Amino acid sequence: MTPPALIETTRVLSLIPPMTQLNTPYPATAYLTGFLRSRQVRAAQEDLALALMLELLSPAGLQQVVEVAARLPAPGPRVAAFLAQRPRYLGTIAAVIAFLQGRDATLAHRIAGRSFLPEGERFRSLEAFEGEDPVAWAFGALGVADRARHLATLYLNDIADVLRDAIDPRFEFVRYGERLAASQPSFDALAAALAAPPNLIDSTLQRLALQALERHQPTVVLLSVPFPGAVYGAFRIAQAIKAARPEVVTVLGGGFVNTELRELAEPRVFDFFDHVTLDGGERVLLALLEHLQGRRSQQRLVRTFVRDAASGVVRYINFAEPEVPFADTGTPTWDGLPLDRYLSLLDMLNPMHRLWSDGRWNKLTVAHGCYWKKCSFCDVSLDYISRYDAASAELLVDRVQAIVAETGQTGFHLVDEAAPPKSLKAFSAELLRREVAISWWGNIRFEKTFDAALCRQLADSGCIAISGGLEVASDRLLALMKKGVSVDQVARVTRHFADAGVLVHAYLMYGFPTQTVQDTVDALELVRQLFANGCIHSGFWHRFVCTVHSPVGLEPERYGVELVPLPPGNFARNDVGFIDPTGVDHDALGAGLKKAVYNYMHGIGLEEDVRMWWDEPMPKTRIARRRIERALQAA
Ligand code: B12
Repeated sequence: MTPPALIETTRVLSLIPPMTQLNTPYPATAYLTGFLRSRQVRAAQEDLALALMLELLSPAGLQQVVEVAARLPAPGPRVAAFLAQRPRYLGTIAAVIAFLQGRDATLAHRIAGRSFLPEGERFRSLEAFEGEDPVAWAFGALGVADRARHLATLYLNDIADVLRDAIDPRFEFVRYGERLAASQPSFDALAAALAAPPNLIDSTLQRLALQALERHQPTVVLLSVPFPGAVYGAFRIAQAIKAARPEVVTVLGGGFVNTELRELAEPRVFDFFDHVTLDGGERVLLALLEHLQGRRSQQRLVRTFVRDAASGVVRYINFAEPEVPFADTGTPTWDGLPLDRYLSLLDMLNPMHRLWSDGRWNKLTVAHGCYWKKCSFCDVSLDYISRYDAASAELLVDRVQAIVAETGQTGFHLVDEAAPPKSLKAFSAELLRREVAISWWGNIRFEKTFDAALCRQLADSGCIAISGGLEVASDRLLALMKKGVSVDQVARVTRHFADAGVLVHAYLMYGFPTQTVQDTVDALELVRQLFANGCIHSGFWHRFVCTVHSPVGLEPERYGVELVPLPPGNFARNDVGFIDPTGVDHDALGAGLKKAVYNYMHGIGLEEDVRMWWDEPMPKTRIARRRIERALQAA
C-alpha cells in the first residue's frame, strides 16, 4: 500500500498546446480534468494556445513583434507595411482583442466604418465583392457586429502574416508547424526544429508554460495533441518543462497520437515525454497514476509507450484491462479556463465553418465511437471509431445541466464522429421534458430515421445545425465506400432538417478510388440540385486522402487501387499515396467544385449548367434535371 500522503502529492496539470482553435477550448483537457476530479485526483488545466495568442496580441507582445520585425535586414512587403503603420497597430490591438472577446461590443461601429483599423493585404479580399458596400454583400444590411468582426479578423490575419514573415513561416492561428508532424515517417524535421534556438513565439510559449508550472506545481503534466498542428507546440512546452523541472512527469496523448503514432519507435520523443499513450485517456491515466504512485508495476501500464532506461528502446505496454465505461467518465469541466477570453473570429463566409471558429461552445460527446463504423475512407479500425459505447439520455442531460451551471453558457457542440439517431431522439426528448433551453449542433449520418417529425423534435430541443457526409454524391461510389446512404435518401433527410429550420452542411468528397471525370460532373449536378431544392445550405469539398488505418488503406485491391509504399520510419504514419488506374487529375477538378459550392451557398449560379465552373471542356451530366425534386416528391 502506498501511504495516502504520496497519493495526495499527485497533482495533474493538463495543457492545450498551440494551436487548435481560438474561439473555444479544445475539449480533451476538460474531459480529462473532469474525469480525474471524479476520481478524487487533484487536477487542473490551462489553455496555452489561447494564452500565447493573447500575449503576442497584447500591446507589449506586439511591441516585441515590432522589434523583431524592425531588425530584419530585408523585410518583405507585408512586414514593411506593418512597420509603416506600427503606431496604429499598437494603438488598436487591445481594443480589437477586447471586441473579439465580446467585452466591448460598441466598438463595432468604429471598426465597421473602416477608418479605425490599419488595413493590410488581407483586406484586399474585400475587393473581390462587387458593389459599393463589399461586406454588406456577405452579411446583409443588418450585420454591423458581424461586419466589424470580419474586418477585425482580417486585421488579425494581417498580423499573423507578419508573425509568419518576420518570426516563423510555420505559424497559423489554427495550426502551428503542422507539416513537421503530419504523416512524417521520420522525427528528423521535428527534432531539428526543436533544436533550433527558440524564436519569439517559442520563447513566449515556454515562458507561459513555466508560469503555469509555477502556479499549479504539478507532479504530472498531460499534453493533448488532437491534430498535427498542435504537435510542435506540445514538444516546445515539454522541452521547457524538462529543462526547468526534469522531475515533472510529462505525458503525450490525444487524437494525433491515437491516429498517427500507433507504431511509435523513435527514442528521441522520450527526451521530451516520459510516456506516450494511445486512445481514451481514462483507463490509461488511472494505470499511469497508480504506477507513478508506486502501486502498479511498469508491466501493468495500459496502452503506454515508454523508453527502456537500459537499452534506450521504445516499448509499448498494454496490460489488458476493461475500459472505463462512457457512462462513468464523469462530466467535463471547464474550470480554470478563461472562458470570457476566447476570440470569436469571423473568417470564412461558409456558415458551418463559421460555427467552428465563432462562438464559445461547450462540448459534449453523445456516445463514444461510431455506431456505423463501416465507411471505407474512415479510420474505422481505431478505438475512437470502433469502440461504440453509449450513455442514457438522462445522464447526457445531467451532464448538459452541470456544464451550463458551471460555464453559464448554453451552446453545445456535439463532437461525435456521427451522433447516433436513437440517442439523439432520446436526448432531445429528455431536453424537452426537463425544459432545458440550449442550442446544439454536430455531425450525423443522413439516416432514414431522421424523418420530418424527428427533425422537428430535434429543432425544438435546440438543434441549430447539423453536418453529415454526402461524400462523393454518387450512388455507385456511396455503395463502394459503404456509406449506407443513397443520394435520394440524403435529399429527403436534409430537406426534413431544412424544413425544421436547421442549417444543413454537407461534407463532400472528390478523388475517391475509381471516381471518373463523369462521376465528378454528376456529383456536382446533384449537389447543385440539393442547393436549388433547399435541402442543403452549406457544403465543402475535401480531397479524398487514403489513410493506413482505413479499409481502403488496409485492403486497397478491393477498391481497385495500388498503394505507394510508405518510406521507412519510426515516427508518424497516416496518409498513404495510391495509384488509381483511372488516372483522373482530381486536383484540376477540385478548383471548379469549390468555386461552384461557394457560389451556390450564396444562391449564385443555381440554374446554370454545372460545366460553367471549369475552364476545361467537361462531359455533360448524365443526371436528370429534376432528379432531386422527384426524390423529394416520392417521399
Ligand atoms: C469534432 C472534431 C473536429 C471539429 C472540432 C475540432 C475542435 N478544434 O474542437 C472540427 C470539425 C472543427 C475538426 C477539425 C479538424 N480535425 Co477533427 N476531429 C473531431 C473529432 C470527431 C472529435 C474531437 C473531440 O472533440 N473529441 C473529444 C475529445 C475529448 O477526445 P480526444 O481529444 O481524443 O481526447 C481523448 C483521448 O484522445 C485522450 N487524450 C487526449 N489528450 C490526451 C493527453 C494525454 C496525456 C492522455 C493520457 C490522454 C489524452 O483522452 C481523451 C478522453 O478519452 C475527432 C475524432 C475523434 N473521434 O476523436 C477528429 C480528429 C481529432 N480531427 C482530425 C483532424 C485531422 C482535423 C483537421 C486537421 C482536419 C483538416 N484537415 O482540416 C481539423 C483541425 C481543425 C483545428 N485546427 O481545430 C483527426 C486528427 C488525426 C490526425 N491525423 O492527427 C481526428 C482524430 C479525426 C480523423 N481521424 O481524421 N475536428
